[in-house]
Amino acid sequence: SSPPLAPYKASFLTTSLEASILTFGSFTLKSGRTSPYFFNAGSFHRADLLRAISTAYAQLIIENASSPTPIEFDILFGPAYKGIPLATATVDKLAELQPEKYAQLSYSFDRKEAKDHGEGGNIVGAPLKGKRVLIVDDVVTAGTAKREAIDKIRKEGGIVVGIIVALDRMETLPGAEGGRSAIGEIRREFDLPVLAILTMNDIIAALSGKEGGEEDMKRMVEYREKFGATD
Ligand code: OMP
Repeated sequence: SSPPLAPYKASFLTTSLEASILTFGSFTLKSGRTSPYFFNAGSFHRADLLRAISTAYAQLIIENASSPTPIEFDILFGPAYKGIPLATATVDKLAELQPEKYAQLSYSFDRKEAKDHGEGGNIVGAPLKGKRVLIVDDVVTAGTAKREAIDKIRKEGGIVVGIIVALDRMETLPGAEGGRSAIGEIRREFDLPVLAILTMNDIIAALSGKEGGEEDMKRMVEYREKFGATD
């Protein structure tokens, strides 16, 4: 069995369930897979929920800062659109929790379409050139969205130093050999740390202790047997 979740992770999971951000049923994913659960980060639009998710990202960053391999960064980057409020709120939360370290932290994000007038450019917020950039995003399934963000940041001269997400679904890359995970592929290919507040395994573990959660858990375990990564 897995070790108990850190209190900030458990609290984030409880909030996600209570607010129906994490839901169970039948959902078609971007990859085409039919999933028994879905995590909708777009639903953190209420002030208390936005604070819950920015607090959890900030705690993940603070926890990592005292690890043997801390990620050093200058800018939090939130890929458009869903990443934008996440990165912005997390910068604010970090400055509130650790002002001595993060009072002058910056955020930035990309435009979906390049602007050809005014200040122009593809980036809004802090310029990326020569800066260490930590990507903040919602969910990793196949990792396609993260690859696009890495490319964009590098084109602007930024140095991508890591990725943090709310949920690692721990799925195999569609078409990948040997059950390798999407996150594992990004780690290897780009040599980048990828951190998640929660994983699919955390959700399954939480359901096993929840009254009435047996059916959802059974379907998630079946899904994990089919699409779960081995690394
Ligand atoms: P990848 O680019 O394949 O990693 O897909 C991640 C994206 O899928 C997220 O940014 C979401 O738009 C969406 N998604 C969720 O938001 N929640 C989920 O639980 C699953 C997905 C998904 O479609 O895989």
